Amino acid sequence: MEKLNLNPEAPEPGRVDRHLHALDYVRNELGNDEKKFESIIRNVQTLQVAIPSWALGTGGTRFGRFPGGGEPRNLEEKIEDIALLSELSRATQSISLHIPWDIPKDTTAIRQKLGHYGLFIDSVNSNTFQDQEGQLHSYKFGSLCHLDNDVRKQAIAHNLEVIEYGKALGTSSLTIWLSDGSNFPGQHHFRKVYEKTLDSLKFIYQALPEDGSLLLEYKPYEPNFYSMVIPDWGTSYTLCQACGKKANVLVDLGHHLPNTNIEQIVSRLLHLGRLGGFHFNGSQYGDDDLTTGVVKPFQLFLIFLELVFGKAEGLDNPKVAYMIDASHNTKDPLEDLLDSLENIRTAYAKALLVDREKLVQAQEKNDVVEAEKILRNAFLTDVRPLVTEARIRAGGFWDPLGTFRGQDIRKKLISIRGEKSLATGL
Ligand code: LRH
Ligand code: MN
Repeated sequence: MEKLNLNPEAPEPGRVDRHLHALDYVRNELGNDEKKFESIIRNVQTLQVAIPSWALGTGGTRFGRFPGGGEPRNLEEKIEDIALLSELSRATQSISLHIPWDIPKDTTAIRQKLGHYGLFIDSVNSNTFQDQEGQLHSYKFGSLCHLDNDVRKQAIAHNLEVIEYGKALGTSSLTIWLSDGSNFPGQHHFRKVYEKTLDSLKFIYQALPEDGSLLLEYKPYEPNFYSMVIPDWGTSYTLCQACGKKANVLVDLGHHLPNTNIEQIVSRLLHLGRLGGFHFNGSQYGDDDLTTGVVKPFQLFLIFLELVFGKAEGLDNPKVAYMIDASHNTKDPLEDLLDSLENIRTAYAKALLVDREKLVQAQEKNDVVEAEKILRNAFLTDVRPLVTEARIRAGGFWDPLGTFRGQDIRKKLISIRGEKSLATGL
């Protein structure tokens, strides 16, 4: 099966003039600093965000799931959908895989298909938060933290298997999120389950390839609602430190208690040299997995500001992995992912606008009004022309969402895959 072909599209009449006019406005906002103008466009072009293989179908909640039809029925069709997103947006070239939701039947064929579309696997995710058919030991009471040796051994073996799939598919990055935790006081001995988890992680860490990386994700609650073994960045950080320098903290934006200052956590992890990567998504309350930047665009801007300043201060090791982790209950999955890619690049472009010198001067004078104004001006600047220019220069479409709808992509996918096709994943 081949990816659907997109018909090239010329911009509608007057679109180019409007675009050039809008670019002039931004150039003017930058005091006609051509060097800065061009560097922002180049940086936005290089920002590539991985697409989660588990978010190409319609997600659901325990209350219901409303599939929209034409969902990818296997890994091959998921790769085709991501190739479509890449062709439209030029903002993604890679896929995060989840095992066993996306076990490749023929790794060579999958690598060829990825190569054919210029895509690659950026990380493989293990899954010890669900019991698989025929599994010997249940993860009901945990996996890597389990007090029963056999359960831990089974969970460790699964992660080693996932590392092998990664190697066969060309990635040496393993992402671990543990649902391990407790629902009631007294259920867990907090230190014991931490120690068991650390022991297990060390086994897995030893199995990583020489150039391997372990991304350790934290989450304050769900599916356990009294305690999680890895509830916050600090716990993930101490476990990573104890494992070794290949282990770094994965920040899922939805994995924070309300009103958490996530940009400060990002700044701290950059400072400590342990920021491994992101799972981008949007949330109003908890792990809502909504479109990135749709609810709190200013927070996303502040997070990218920490990344831009960190880089400017030489804090760019380890290389940060940018990935989306979302679930689409009411939006078309591909339209939602296009929105997230656009919002992520928009937040990055606004952060690149900020005059760091001016801000540092205001900070050193404790001129809090001036400091805040510098950020507000950048955030309120319409950078969409820069994001469009970055996409067009890379051969992307003028209006990815408009093209997706205008060329009836979803209808065509439904005609090929059917109304009832369901993708594996959340
Ligand atoms: C857990 C999580 C984790 C994935 C899963 C799909 O909430 O964010 O990253 O494994 O979602
Ligand atoms: Mn996540």
